[in-house]
Amino acid sequence: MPAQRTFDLVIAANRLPVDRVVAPDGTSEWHRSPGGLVTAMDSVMRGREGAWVGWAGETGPAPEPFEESGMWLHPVPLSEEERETHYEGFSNDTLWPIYHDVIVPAHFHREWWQAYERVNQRFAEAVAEVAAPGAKVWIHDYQLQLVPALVRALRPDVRIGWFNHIPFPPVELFAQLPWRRQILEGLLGADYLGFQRTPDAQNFLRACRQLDGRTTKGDTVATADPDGRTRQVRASAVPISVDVNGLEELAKTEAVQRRAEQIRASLGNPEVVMLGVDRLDYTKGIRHRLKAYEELLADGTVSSPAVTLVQVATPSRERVEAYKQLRTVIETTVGRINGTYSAIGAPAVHYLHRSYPREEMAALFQAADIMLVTPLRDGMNLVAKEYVTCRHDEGGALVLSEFTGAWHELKQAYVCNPHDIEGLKQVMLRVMSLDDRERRRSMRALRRRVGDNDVQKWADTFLANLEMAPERPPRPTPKGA
Ligand code: ADQ
Repeated sequence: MPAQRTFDLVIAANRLPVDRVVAPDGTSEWHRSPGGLVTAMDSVMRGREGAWVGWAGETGPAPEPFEESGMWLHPVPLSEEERETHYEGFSNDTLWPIYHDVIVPAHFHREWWQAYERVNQRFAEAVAEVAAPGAKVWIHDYQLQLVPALVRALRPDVRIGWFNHIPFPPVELFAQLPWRRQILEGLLGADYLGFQRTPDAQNFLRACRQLDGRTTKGDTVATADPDGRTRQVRASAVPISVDVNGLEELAKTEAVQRRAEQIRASLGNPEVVMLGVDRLDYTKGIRHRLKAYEELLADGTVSSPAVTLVQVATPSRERVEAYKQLRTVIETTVGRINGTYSAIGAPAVHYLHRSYPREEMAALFQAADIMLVTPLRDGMNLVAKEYVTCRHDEGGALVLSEFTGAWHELKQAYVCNPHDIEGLKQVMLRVMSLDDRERRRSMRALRRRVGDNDVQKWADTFLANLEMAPERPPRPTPKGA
C-alpha cells in the first residue's frame, strides 16, 4: 500500500470544491462546484500545495483520494441517513436558522446532534491522517464546529484555525441550542477563530463568558487542554472578499462585454435593469425585494418593461422543508407579478432558477444598472463585492442591506433595511433618479474599498493570525517508530 501523503496546509470544509458530473456515456468528471466558500478558497489555493478534506456530495462509500488542479482532495463519506441528519438536519435546519436570527424556526432533534458529532469525528480523523507534522489546519464553517477540539485530541502538534462564513448569533439566540456548551468547547480546540465581522467575534466571546463560565481578555478566551496546560484562543474579524484581479480581468474581456450588451438587448434594452443574484434562501430577502418592486409597479411609480427585474435564484437545499416552501412563495409571487404587469415578450421579472458559469455572471453584473442585495441576515455576501469588482466602467449602483457583513465595509453603497418595504421602494426610486456623477462617485469609492481588501489578503491575514498562535508542543513519536 502506498504511504499516506501528508501536507503542511490542510483545508477542511463540508464539501469538496468539486462535483462529480456523469456524462451520458457513463463516464464521469469532476467540475468545480458553485458557492461562496469554494469561490473564495479556489483562488487562495492556487499556487499553494495543500489537501482539502470534504464530502464529495454523493452518499455511500467515498471515492479514493485524488489530485485535481494541483490540490489533494480527500473525500469523507456520508451515508444517506447522515446527509439527512447531519447536513440537512442539524447543519441546515438547526444551526443555520439559529445563526441567522431565527428567520424561520429552528428544529432540535437529538438524533441530528448525534449524527453531527459522528460526522465531525470522521472529518477530524481524515484531517489527522493527511496533516504533516506541525501542519496548519484551516477548518471552515458551521457544519464542522466540533472538529477543532477533535483534531487537537488526535494531533496536538498541528495549528488549528476555524473560519465562520456565516454570522455568529447573539448569546440570547445561541443559548437556545441544547448543545451550546459542546459547540463552544469544540471551537475552543482551535488556536485561532476567524469571523466575518467584529460583532460576530464579540458574540462568540460573550457566549463563552455567559454560557461556559470562561474568562475573556480583549479578543482572547482562556481554555485548558486535557494535559492541564492553559491556552489563549483568539477570536477576531477577518472579512472575506473576492478574487479582485481575476474577476476584473474576466469582466474586461471582450466576450463578457459583448455578452452584457446581448443580455440588455434580449431584455429589450430597458431604461433600468435591476438584478438580484442569490442562492434561493430565506435569509437573502428575495421575497422583500419582489414585494417592493411589485408595489412600485402597482402604484404606477415605475412601469415594466422600462424597469425590468432579473432575479437569479440558485437552487439550494431543496430537500429541506423551509426551502421548499420558500421556492413556492417566490415562484408564486413571480408568476403573479408577471401575470399582472408583463407584456407579451417582455416579462416584468426574469426569473432564472439555475447555476451559471463565471463569465455569464460577470456579464449579468455588467448589464445591471442596479444590483439589489437585500438579505435579512448574511455573514458577508460575496455577490455585492463581485458586482462592484465587475463594474470597471464605474457604472451601476449597489443597493445593500444593512444586515449583511458587506455593509460594514461598503458604507458608500445605497443602504436599505429590507424589512422596511416602503424604505426599500424609496431607495430603489432614489437610485433610479440619481445623476450619473453621483452614482459614479459611490461606485468609485466602493471599488477602492473592495480593491484594498481582496480574497488573497483575507487568506494571508487569516493564516498570519494562525501563525501567531502560541507555539505547539512537538508531535509525539508514533508508536513503533
Ligand atoms: P452564500 O450564502 O452562498 O455564502 P454569497 O456570499 O453571496 O452567499 O456567495 C454566493 C456565491 O455563489 C457567489 O460567488 C455568487 O457569484 C455565486 N452564485 C450565486 N448564484 C449563482 C448562480 N446562479 N450561478 C453561479 N454562481 C452563483 C456563504 C455565506 C455568505 C458569505 C460566503 C463566503 O452565507 O454570507 O459571504 O459564504 O464566506
